[in-house]
Amino acid sequence: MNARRPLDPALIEQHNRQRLTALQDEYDSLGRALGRRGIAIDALRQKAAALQLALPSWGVGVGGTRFARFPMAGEPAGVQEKLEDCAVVQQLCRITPGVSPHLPWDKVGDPLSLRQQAAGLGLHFDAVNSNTFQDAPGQALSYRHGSLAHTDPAVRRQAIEHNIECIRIGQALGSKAITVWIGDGSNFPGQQSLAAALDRYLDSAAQIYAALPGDWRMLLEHKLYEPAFYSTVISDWGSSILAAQQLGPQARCLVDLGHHAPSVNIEQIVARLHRFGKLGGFHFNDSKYGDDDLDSGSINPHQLFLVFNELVEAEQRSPADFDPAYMIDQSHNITDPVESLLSSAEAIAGAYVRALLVDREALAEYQRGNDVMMAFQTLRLAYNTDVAPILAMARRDAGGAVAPIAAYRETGWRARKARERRPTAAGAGIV
Ligand code: PSV
Ligand code: MN
Repeated sequence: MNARRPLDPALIEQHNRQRLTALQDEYDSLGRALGRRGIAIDALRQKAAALQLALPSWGVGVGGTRFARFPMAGEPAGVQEKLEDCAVVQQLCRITPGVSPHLPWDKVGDPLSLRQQAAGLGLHFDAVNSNTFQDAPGQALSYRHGSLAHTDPAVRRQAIEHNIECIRIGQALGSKAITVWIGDGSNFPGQQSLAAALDRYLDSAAQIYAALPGDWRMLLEHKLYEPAFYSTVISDWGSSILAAQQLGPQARCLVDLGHHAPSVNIEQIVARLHRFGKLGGFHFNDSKYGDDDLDSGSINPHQLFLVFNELVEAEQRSPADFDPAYMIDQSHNITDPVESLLSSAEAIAGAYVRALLVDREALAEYQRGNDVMMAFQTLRLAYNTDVAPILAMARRDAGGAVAPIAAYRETGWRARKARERRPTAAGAGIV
């Protein structure tokens, strides 16, 4: 289907024309420098173009904290408008064709017509996210004291059915995975049996797993704390992998970069999960203190690079079982979400391409010989290389913008939408 792009392609072409001479010069210069290191720049350009990230439907709306949300004129209100903004991001950066819906935040209505709308915009649906960490309006039983791990079998059944319903809607949308993150846990020592809560979770999760179509994945997302502050049922990658192993081959672990204790070595977790065939995917974001949901690469770009360094190594080691799902999971509270997503996509792609630059043979040799400094310098050299011209060329080849945020501003998209879209409510809440 020919996609009906939301932005005028002539504007993007004009934007690119003004920048092409400088970009070509920078690209050629980088190409010569990489050539001296035995690296073919055009191969990197192709790999950069092939990267695919999913956008969170909720990420194009303006987020908030538990204190407040400050709405922005022209922000999208419902899922149809959210798809439009996702299509804007995709049109400019060309590596975000997937949209991950969150149910029931997204009022899907007729899934087939929503799927058609997405396809018409050049998008497809990625993993569906269930939500049993809040009560939906009109819901029979409350999740105040948990959902899949609740002590009451009736609440557990309701949560299981919601997840199964998400799978059904996801099938109609063309998704191939469900991501399950629960808020279940406790705020006080003694509040719940840590062992029994996990048993209840495992039993509920097995019932969801049993409803999975054969070609689907169930992605288990762990999180250390919040909304529960003393214990969380699926708190860490250990609980996650044990649950995924017990559930079966279609269950995998999803790593949200903000869901770990400060200073945890996330790249090592990535390597471990892959080693045991359980690396399911990522929620990319960045953080300084906790689950801050800040823009990818804005706080710790080096960690992002180290995560991709493990991913590139994992793919080379065993390409057959390497296909993690990449998604951005951020809350844009004070920026235009489209700009934050463009900036994040660039940071993620940049970390990936830098990781591709690592001379793996040299690194293995230094590691074998215990040459600590040269092993480190091998990573350093890759990390210190500015790969921006490669990303810009890859985007331009695909019809995207050389400088996506500048191009976005030139189109005047948000000001136009501020005139067309109805205002959203203030409220508060994490997303
Ligand atoms: C929880 O903090 C989380 O990371 C899960 O992925 C949720 O579905 C998402 O955030 C919603 O914002
Ligand atoms: Mn997440």
